[in-house]
Amino acid sequence: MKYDWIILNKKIFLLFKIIKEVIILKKIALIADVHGNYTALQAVLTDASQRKVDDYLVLGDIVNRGPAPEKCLHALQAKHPAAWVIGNHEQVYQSLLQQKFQNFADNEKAILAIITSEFDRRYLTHNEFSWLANLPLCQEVTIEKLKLRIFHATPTSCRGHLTVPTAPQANFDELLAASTAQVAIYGHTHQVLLRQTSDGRLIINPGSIGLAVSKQQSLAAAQAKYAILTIADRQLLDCQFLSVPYDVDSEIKLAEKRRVPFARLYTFLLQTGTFTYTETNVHKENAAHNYRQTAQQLIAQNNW
Ligand SMILES: [Mn+2]
Repeated sequence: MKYDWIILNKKIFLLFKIIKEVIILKKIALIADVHGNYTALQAVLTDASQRKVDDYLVLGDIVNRGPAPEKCLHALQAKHPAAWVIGNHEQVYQSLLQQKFQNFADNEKAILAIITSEFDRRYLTHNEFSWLANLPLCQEVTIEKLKLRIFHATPTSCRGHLTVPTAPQANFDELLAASTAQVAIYGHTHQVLLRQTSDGRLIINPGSIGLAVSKQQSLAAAQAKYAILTIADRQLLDCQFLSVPYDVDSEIKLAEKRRVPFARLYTFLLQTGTFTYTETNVHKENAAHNYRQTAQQLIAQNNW
């Protein structure tokens, strides 16, 4: 009799555990800064499904610089993410569609943006290009009663340096100042971050999937960074930061095959985890390939 009672208790406990895992716990993958690197994204999506992720939040910069923007877009659309916000690279598409690029001849980074966006446009349909260009800046989602605020750099702008890891505390407090969300989630810096606002709410950056960088090179080279949140009943039970290795050589081969512009900078970044798209490097590439003139022609044609 006593023995049966123990077995019954064990069964109830197991049943409770199963119900909790199946129904109440939600695992959410944070996807940021894929930058057209489908090899890295594929490795992450495989890892995430092996870890039984329930949903996805997409934090922007899914396209641009890597060779396969359309594959990245399609793979993520197929996951039907709970939220998807615009990054500064998608915002460049918006500026191109709205004919906002003028007097850019002295701006090396603007030339880079035009050239790489035109590369993307060859692989994306007009509708896809325009869909990416019109994503929202900020989204708030509630998952298992926990409210999350999602954006690329800040809730009001998807560019700039306000949220670099070494930024002052006031900048991070600002991210949730006008919100009742308990967690802020962003990308853009390509660097992993976990910190708090002054009133104890959490700020999370999962790092970059396609172009991971770090001042500690060994922490970023040939790795795709993402994170998984585990949420249950208003609580963030866990935030797991993950580094997934992927086949960098085959990604570089694809970049060469598709003749991705600035391939040299792309390759070196993937191999070393060092940020390569500096003003000086971009200037050299622009001059070597006569990209200023090409960019001017593309703006004049206005065929996005
Ligand atoms: Mn980015």
